[in-house]
Amino acid sequence: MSADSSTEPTEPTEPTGHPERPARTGRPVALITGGGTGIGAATAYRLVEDGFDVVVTGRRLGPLQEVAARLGRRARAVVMDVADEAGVSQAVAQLRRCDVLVNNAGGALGTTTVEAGVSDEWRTMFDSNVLGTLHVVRALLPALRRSPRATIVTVTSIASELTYEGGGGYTAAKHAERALVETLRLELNGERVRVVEVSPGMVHTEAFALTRLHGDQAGADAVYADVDRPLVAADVAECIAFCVRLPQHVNVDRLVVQPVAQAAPHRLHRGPIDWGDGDA
Ligand code: 8X3
Repeated sequence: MSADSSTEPTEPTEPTGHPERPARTGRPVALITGGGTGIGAATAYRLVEDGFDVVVTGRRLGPLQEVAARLGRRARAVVMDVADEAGVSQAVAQLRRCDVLVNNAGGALGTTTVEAGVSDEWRTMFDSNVLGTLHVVRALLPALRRSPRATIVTVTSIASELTYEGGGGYTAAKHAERALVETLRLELNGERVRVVEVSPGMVHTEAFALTRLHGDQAGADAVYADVDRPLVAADVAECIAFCVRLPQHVNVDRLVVQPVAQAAPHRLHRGPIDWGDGDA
């Protein structure tokens, strides 16, 4: 799954922070879209531990500020809707340096069949997951090319490869996002820029299922009901950090990660698992 901000209400907000700060510290800089919540926020925390300064972007200032406040001088919050091409260009123009880009913004909306598909939901998912990734990659490639650690990590989903009933719009968008990533890797062959896809299965975050189900909390709770240890955002952040910290000549093309309880989107064990460690 990917971040959960793209389908939430937008608030009128302004960028915060100090554009010059990352360049002044000399630390590498990672920009993380959908960085205010879920996987994006966890990735920000994790990459700071690994020595990065982070720029967290998203549509809502409040969550971004919370992440930035927790990270202090290591972080900067920038309001940016990845679906807004001009807004992305404007926000990125403030950056003097970017070593790692984590395309995490996106998400799912709706669970209808293809026959009952809601065009606006499909459009929103394509705007955030596919065009959003395009906008940010295009805007940041010049800065990334200047970095010896240039890395683009895109958080897709197991839905970038598999399909399931009721997931048509999301799986189509994630398949397209994956195609973008694979095309980009081919096109950048011969340059040092790494192009990585991280494809999580079930990740229990506050907003993913809730957004997909239009705020139906009981329905969202049911998604994870009786699943013994679904992934959490920090698990995916660890996978991202692993791909990033490998030597620059090592490109993890695609990392697929699911909880032990899940073997496929439709093959999910509900019930206890004997972990053998006494705290299952
Ligand atoms: C989230 C995983 O299985 O809901 O991207 O598509 S799934």
